[in-house]
Amino acid sequence: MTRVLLTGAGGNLGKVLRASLAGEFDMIRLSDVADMDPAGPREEVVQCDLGDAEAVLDLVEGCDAILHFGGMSVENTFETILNANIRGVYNIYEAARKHKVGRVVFASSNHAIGFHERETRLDATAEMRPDSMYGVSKGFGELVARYYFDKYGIETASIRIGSSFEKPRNRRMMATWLSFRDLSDLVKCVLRTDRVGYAVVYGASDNDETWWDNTLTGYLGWHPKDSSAQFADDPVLTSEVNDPNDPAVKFQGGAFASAGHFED
Ligand code: 15L
Repeated sequence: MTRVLLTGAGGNLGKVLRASLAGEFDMIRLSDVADMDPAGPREEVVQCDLGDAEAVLDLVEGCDAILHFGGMSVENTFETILNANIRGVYNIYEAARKHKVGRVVFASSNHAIGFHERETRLDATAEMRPDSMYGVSKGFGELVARYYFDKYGIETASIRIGSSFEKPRNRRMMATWLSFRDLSDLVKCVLRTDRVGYAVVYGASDNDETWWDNTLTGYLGWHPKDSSAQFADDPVLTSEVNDPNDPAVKFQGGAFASAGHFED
């Protein structure tokens, strides 16, 4: 894996990966629709709208692997989701097929399964139960990835990312938190392993409270090193009072599950 494309490089997790992957490859091409910092050594910076098929075709040319972290990362209007996440993921896989890219890391989300209750332990075979149109778009992306593996052999690890922030922002994130270090390690494992096939991985650190089971993708060799337990005494978390019947508490997707439809 010597030439890698990172989409969404201007976003929160894109910036984390840009920093942690610096110097790992012969070249990393960084793309986003938004402005990015100028290219450093062995970096290329290309501004690109993922909904623009021709631009994405050019973007992917010459890359061995794609880290697809671009697109809308929360709920939005259908038009926005359609362009960034639905057309975007299709354009990425079509370009991967045409340019013979072998491997993709797809930044999916826990919101593809957010309507499962918190008492339910999920593994890679769990039924998709999206909690938002954003979650639907991530489920669509996973299916596109599955299809392009079955038909064209393009390997993908779809990472159902929990909550990847500096630290948990609420009680729910004690279960869903993914440290930046664990995220970066996971991406590196996927790029380095001999064979990925089609994999669904839950992106959470080694938290005490957990709803997800990665046993089926143990062959990737990823062992999260961090745990949200270190934040258990944070007053922001200890002062939170929750009603167990509140949909935001009942379902894994939290506020995404309890929120109404984005557009009236
Ligand atoms: C996501 O998919 C979002 O991108 C992020 O902003 C968080 O809301 C996260 O899920 C979460 O579930 O905490």
